Amino acid sequence: MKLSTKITVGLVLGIIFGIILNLFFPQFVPKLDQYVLTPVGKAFLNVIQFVVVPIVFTSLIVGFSSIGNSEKVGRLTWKLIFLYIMTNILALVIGFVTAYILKPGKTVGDLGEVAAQEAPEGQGIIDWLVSIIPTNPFAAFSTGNLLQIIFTAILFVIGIRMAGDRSKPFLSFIESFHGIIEKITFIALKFSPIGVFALISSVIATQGFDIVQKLIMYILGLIIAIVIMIIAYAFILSLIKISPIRFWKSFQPTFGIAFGTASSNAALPVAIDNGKSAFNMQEEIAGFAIPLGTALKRDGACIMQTFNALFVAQLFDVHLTGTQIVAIIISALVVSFSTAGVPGAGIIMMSTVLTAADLPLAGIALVAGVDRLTDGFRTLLNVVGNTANAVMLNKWEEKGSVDTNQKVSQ
Ligand code: DAS
Repeated sequence: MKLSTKITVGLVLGIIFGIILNLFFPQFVPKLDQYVLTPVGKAFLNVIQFVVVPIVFTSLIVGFSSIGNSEKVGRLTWKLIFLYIMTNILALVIGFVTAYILKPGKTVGDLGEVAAQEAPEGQGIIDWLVSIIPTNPFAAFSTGNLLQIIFTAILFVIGIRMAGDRSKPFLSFIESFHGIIEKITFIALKFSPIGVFALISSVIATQGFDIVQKLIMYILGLIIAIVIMIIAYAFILSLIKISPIRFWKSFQPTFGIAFGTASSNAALPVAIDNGKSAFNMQEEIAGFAIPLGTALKRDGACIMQTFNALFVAQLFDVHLTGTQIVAIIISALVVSFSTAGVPGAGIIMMSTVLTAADLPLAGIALVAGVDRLTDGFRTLLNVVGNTANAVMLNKWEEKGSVDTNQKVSQ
């Protein structure tokens, strides 16, 4: 059985098991979750995160070093940023319009005691840009700060190029290290069906369904906006003659892990492998665009932040001014670039958007209660957007010379 099928089976069985536990055996949930489901899920998350830092660093160095000239590196970067901005704007609009039409904030009913949320300190855009430059590369590696690791890898590539032949021993070490990490990734992925089973069944078994009923329109509305964006990507890919079906089949293991773990970082190693081996992307593009997208590209965060801001405004009967609408859009865009690829990152960043738009932070406490349910969908979209833009860049670079479909169908 293919890995993608095993992961899908793990997800489906996990959802069914979680619902059965929640509905019929709630008395067993706390102990089962504490001693089995959460430890197994955490162990899988740890082992898959283990390869993220080395695979990002070595993929970028191997990828960039195989690119003949820095003109191409610059070209790839600008093309990718252009694609990111275009698709981010689409995601922001979809999130905003869906919340405006469905008005989920008007369907909550009695708020009950919505605890005021202590807003975690938001980070300004200037601080965020400066923070991309690490003070110590080993600190970047130890904290798993993807943007700082990417910055470090780019500095190393420049150094390798300037050192010429003297860098050959280091480069061959990195290439063999990269090969070893790929093998470890393959071993880690063997545990993904059981890992996603444990994680998704834990989420569903422990989810309080009273708050789900209260927020059902919020949950469904956010999922609808996410699905609309995924369909928009299918449409965009077909416009440039890339089969959406083949795209989805090629990255299915990536999407299953993203949905099950709610962590785009955890999906990164398999995304690079799916890009190279299943979709036949150019090695340097897969090794460059996918790590960069994992650090920066979050359509799910764009949709979530605009949708949530409108939900809170509706919840508290705030009539949004033009300035507040602009503040929501811009802060949601900036937040999407700095949301971490781990479970629950989006809810932490929500305070930045609500503060920027002068909206009550109390709304965070409400959506936090169902955040883990929607996080799997947001993360799925984050990874769909990341890989779809990488595939678009690959096609753009190939300038249609080789029809990607033909290569995939061989
Ligand atoms: N879970 C985050 C990710 O991995 C997204 C989020 O929390 O919104 O991309």
